[in-house]
Amino acid sequence: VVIASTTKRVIVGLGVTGLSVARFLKREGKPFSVLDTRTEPPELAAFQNEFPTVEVLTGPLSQTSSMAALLSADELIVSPGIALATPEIQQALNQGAQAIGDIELFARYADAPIIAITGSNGKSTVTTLVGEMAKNAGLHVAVGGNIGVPALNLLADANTESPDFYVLELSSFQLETTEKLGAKVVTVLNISADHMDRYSGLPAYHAAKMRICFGAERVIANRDDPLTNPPLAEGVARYSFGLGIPDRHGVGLIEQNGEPYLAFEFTPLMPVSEMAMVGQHNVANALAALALGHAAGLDWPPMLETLKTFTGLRHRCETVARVNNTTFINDSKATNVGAALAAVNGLGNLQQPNLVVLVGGEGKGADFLPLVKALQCFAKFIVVIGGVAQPSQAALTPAEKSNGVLLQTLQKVAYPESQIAIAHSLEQAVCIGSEQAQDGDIVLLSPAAASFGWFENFMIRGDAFVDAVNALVKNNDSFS
Ligand code: UMA
Ligand code: ADP
Repeated sequence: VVIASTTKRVIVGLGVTGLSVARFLKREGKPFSVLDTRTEPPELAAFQNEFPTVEVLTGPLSQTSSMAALLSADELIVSPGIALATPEIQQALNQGAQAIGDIELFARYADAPIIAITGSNGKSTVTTLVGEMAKNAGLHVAVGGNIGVPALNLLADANTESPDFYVLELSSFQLETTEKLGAKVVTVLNISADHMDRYSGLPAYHAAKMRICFGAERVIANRDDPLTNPPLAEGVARYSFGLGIPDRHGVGLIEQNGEPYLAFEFTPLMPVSEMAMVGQHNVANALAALALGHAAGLDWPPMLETLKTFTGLRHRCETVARVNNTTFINDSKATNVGAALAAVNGLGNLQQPNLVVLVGGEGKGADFLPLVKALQCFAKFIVVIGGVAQPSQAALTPAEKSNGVLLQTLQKVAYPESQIAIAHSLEQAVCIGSEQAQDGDIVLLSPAAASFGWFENFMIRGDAFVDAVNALVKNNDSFS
């Protein structure tokens, strides 16, 4: 007797995640329907091409057809961009539906050990590093998650071989809808406020991040950030990383021959100066990757070789050009205060302010005060990007609102108004930045905010910065 599956599944969201879920369910022979609040979800065309007979309900969830689908569902597979707190989703949950996400589905079906990485900053850098280290060790790894490739797309099918490891970058949004990841090795790299427009506060965001530890075999904490240290069940092995002297099962820094070395317990491994990445935050990232690799069973030599050649990812403190002895740095991926703070503290000169900082955009409800205090020490000039509303304007965009808060915070610490400019485009911001910079200064794009408003994503914003700098270089060449 064949019992037909009667579970009613609804995929909520048709971005890359929603499409990956649809393909996965199809492979598993499980029927589903699809909703998206956008009138033209990004993967609609690709979906319709592959699933011509499946209807996609687009537009507000409150409309009758979408609401009916939600209220009759047994399982909602919710994309990370949609908050579980959305009233229509809450209504469905109250009617008895279960909400899960793509990572929960992935965890149920993954056929190789998972190394999982979350945290407020450094996730993509550490995820990529661990992937490269494992490849250097001769292993077959599949890298994905929040870094761009939906995790379900990594699962082996009949035609592909299972990898030795899955390496996943996970966001707090993805972890919210994950019941039990059951990874071999996990870490929360650091915790600082981000996405405060979606959480009631830091405790709720922190709790979401900590879900990465559910079912984990080995957990790595950051000794420099107590919020990364979870309470663990007996039998879960604990490792650590941090910029101080290592402890048992820990990696850290040891002084040897007058210079700092990356080290494991009491053993120096390699001078920090041999790393290809620069910046103290990247030393922390390198240590985290070493700890993850070690806990996963990798040998030190291939991991250390990787650190000698890996120069870092694009849009993260990336040096673009030097013009008239001014250095232009693209840190467009600094989409929160913690990331921008790391760049400003790392590149600022304590003796004399040396930074012209391009900052602003959609701040996601952040408190800018910690960054503004650092800017007071290190920034000789600030260019606000992303839009500031005119007094006559009635409806403000999120970026305009957020930049208003940023300006107020600068006012609060009495940052001189004569050292602030408001740019109307990124090109103009780069020109102002270059005019304000003097010999040896740095023009730094580190927005502390998401790009929305002016740009579709941080990569397009970073590319626009690079283009504007290159135009400046060209102009400069034609005059010299
Ligand atoms: N959206 C709607 N209505 C919907 C569904 C989504 O308006 O019905 C909006 C969301 O609010 C969001 C956007 O559409 O602004 C994208 O949401 P999505 O859930 O469809 O996202 P995907 O395109 O599937 O991409 C997601 C991750 N995006 C988010 O979490 C917002 C990608 O991370 C990730 O690479 C991808 O899955 C694969 O796993 C991006 C990201 O910005 C890079 N992540 C945040 C971050 O890093 O800070 C968490
Ligand atoms: P994520 O994937 O968590 O956003 P990335 O590696 O893409 O992390 O880096 C994002 C931003 O955070 C960049 O601006 C980068 O310079 C900064 N950053 C990277 N690592 C750290 C760290 N360990 N602490 C603070 N900021 C960091």
